[in-house]
Amino acid sequence: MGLGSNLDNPIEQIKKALQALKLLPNTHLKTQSALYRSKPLGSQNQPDYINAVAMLATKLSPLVLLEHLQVIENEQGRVRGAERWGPRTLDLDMLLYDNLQLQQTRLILPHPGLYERAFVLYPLYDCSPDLILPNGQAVSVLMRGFDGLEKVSTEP
Ligand code: A4P
Ligand code: MG
Repeated sequence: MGLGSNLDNPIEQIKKALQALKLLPNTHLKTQSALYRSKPLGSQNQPDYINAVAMLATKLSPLVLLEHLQVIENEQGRVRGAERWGPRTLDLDMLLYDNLQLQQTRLILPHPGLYERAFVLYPLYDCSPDLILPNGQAVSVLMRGFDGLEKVSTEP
């Protein structure tokens, strides 16, 4: 699961979303990454993003899980604006679901940005350093193609 926020105290938004993921039915939060700060992809006229990745074990189907993620986004004040890649209080993206590959309107797996976003690959590596992606590439190799990311201190 990829978590992202750049509005209304992003660090707190991500922490709160991690707590919400822990409470999902038939789901267990296995690992969570550090939090990372990065420049926005898309319009630069918006605040920096905080991103993290969490790995879940779940009995929920992909589409049911997606519905739950959208409820959490809405509960944390997500407003869907017209602007693509515009600012948001919380974005929950399903990055992977086992090795499933799906091309549906509502759900594309793996997430199309997975292979080309440092703010996804670095935290994913935290969670699973040996992970091989469905296209056969290792996360550890793929991430070397990107500059490092700033880790955020989450101590109070
Ligand atoms: N959808 C399809 N596949 C998935 C999936 N694997 N996970 C559909 C989640 N949703 C998926 O999503 C639009 C629709 O995509 C959903 O209704 C769902 O059915 P959305 O969250 O409403 O829209 P969005 O997030 O604005 O669109 P998009 O294109 O998914 O944006 P991204 O890829 O999430 O990018 N810069 C930094 N530094 N860090 C960021 O986290 N995030 C974005 C948003 C832009 N720039 C960023 C960051
Ligand atoms: Mg999204």
